Amino acid sequence: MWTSKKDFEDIRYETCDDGAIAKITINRPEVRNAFRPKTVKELLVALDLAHEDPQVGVIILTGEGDKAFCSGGDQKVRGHAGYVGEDGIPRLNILDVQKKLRGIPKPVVAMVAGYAIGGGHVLHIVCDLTIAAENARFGQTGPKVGSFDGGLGASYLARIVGQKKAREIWYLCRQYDAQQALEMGLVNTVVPNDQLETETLQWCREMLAHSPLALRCLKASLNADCDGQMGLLDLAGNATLLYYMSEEAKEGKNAFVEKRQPDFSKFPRVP
Ligand code: 1HA
Repeated sequence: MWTSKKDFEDIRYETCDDGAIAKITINRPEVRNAFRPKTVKELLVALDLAHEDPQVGVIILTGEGDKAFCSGGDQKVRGHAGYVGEDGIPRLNILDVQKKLRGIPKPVVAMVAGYAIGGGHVLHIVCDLTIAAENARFGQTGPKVGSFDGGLGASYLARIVGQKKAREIWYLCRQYDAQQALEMGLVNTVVPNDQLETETLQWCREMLAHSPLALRCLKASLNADCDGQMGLLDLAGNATLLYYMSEEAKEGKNAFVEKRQPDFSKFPRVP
């Protein structure tokens, strides 16, 4: 059912439904799908592919196997100032993936079996929706392993579960099962493990039946509430996109190209 669209080392990038659904799978099950700099670079390439491909309407982010969605940064390659890749340079480049997941103008669904922990937990937080298997377990570990994500991992988490719960999650570093996650609004639904992909695809197909521009504008609108001027940038970008498609905007461009004065008189000033 899935067709591989590009070969990677640490991830898989596949599509189904005639290319309408893209699935990005972190493929490092031996370390509970922890990410290293190479994984992150590949995730950015795959997200760009899904972004640029006009066939793709919805993106699934998941982890290989049923033990983990993602266990965060690979602690075995953590160096002095971040996670160290083949070039020897320490990086915290997963933050670029967080930005991309949030900014990409298509819904992203986290499909979570097993652990979504630490930086892996933040990845599901920034996805638009989360479908959890019954064995999913959620939590932050930062204060235990000498890290913290004070960006979206803190502030956006608090928007989802509230300030008290977000502080509990970060200060105590407990793990929460799928049912507890559902109760605190951290996930959208919980399904038996063997139905995880079927249910996720069902949610994707329901979204694919709807207006892509409406979904795109809604994502930008919901982001803008939290994202300040960068959120307004995306929201306003969509307004410009829609305006470019109008006869009124085309009159301005055509007049310039034809070296004449624009005539906007035929366009109504609607109340
Ligand atoms: O906070 C940030 C950032 C903040 C700002 C900017 C950028 C950031 C980037 C990253 C992060 C972080 O992600 S910090 C948090 C890092 N992650 C963790 O602290 C989770 C560590 N792992 C665990 O707590 C557990 O492994 C587990 C709950 C996910 C699974 O437990 P389980 O099922 O008992 O398996 P376990 O035996 O622990 O692990 C299986 C194998 O996977 C082990 O390897 P082995 O001993 O067989 O050689 C284990 O070492 C490895 N593994 C698991 N997680 C990681 C890992 N290896 C490296 N890094 C991991 N994160």
